[in-house]
Amino acid sequence: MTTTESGAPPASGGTGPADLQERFEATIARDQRVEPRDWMPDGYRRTLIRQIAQHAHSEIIGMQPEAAWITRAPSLRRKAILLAKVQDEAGHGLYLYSAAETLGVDRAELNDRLLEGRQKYSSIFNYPTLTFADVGVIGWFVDGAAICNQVPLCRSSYGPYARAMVRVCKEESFHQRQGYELLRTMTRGTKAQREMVQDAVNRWWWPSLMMFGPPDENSPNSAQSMAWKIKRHSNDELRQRFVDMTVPQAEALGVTLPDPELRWNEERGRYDFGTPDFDELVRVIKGEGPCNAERMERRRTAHEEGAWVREAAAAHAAKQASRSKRGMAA
Ligand code: FAQ
Repeated sequence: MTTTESGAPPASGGTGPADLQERFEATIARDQRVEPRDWMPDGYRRTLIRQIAQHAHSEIIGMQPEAAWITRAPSLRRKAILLAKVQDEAGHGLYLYSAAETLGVDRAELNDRLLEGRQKYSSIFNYPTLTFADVGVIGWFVDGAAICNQVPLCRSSYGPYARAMVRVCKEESFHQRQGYELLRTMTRGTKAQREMVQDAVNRWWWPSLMMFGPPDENSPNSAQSMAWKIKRHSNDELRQRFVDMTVPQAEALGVTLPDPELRWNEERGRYDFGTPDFDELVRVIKGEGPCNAERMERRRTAHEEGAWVREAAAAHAAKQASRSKRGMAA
């Protein structure tokens, strides 16, 4: 019996448009993976390119806020940790661009779309990192939110994306712990350090909740993405999971989350919490956040300054290819 790339038996042997659609739907219904060479609807491909590219851009732009502290980290140990963490984010960007390329789009084209403002990156990276406590809070909140969002993506229906997420999540989980450990050290330090942590928590809490996207009733992509099993849970469900996970951690650290409506709901078995300012989210996505212009400018400069590296790498690859061709001919 023939199988599809994902190992699923074809729903029928035909190759007409209806057969292909039927086979695709059967793969999704059986919770099996769609692989690059499988037929897929254009909308499914477009949605994946949009989400994976936005995700990749976020990892790369997301290097900037913390990288600003590498030269000012308070000890060699903290500097080494931060360097490694920021490098990990670059690696995540690379896995994700590679996953996007399996859908037939070129990485250089995706980069152009970002630089021309045709593709987005996560709103969270448009906020400034004012003190070293922000490095800890980014690890705790931002990587924590990334984990809540991305662990379910390990079961996403598109194979290369789901597999990339497995390693990304392991590393994000380590990042979250390093952030929490940094904050534990600071909260056990001086009064000034404790105040610095609380200030960073106050500034990053609401933007972190906004990372999960608009509320469900205002999320145009969710229904189709969930039907295709690209997304496994709604934006609000993941936001709730993040709150439920983070509140006990805040209590253990001895910091207050800046939400007067936050309280345990016995009936629901979950925390109730206030509504993030979604108008702010829209403004930040549109480019009007505190650091949007600075982040894009830095990205553009880094891309221009990296041109010689790309040229050198391409020349090296061409030389290697022609050598191995000559070797094969000999
Ligand atoms: N920021 O209909 P929905 C990280 C856009 S990685 C900007 O709900 P969807 C690692 C959305 O694209 C963080 N734009 O959309 C790290 C759509 O616009 P479009 C990134 C946002 O796709 C840690 C429109 O609004 N993670 O943190 C945002 O179903 C530390 C309508 O929204 C991912 O990308 C936002 N917050 O759900 C690195 C995870 N929210 O494209 C360094 C994968 C929404 O139609 C340091 N992505 N939009 O023009 C996802 O799970 C989804 O794409 C969502 C949005 C949940 C982000």
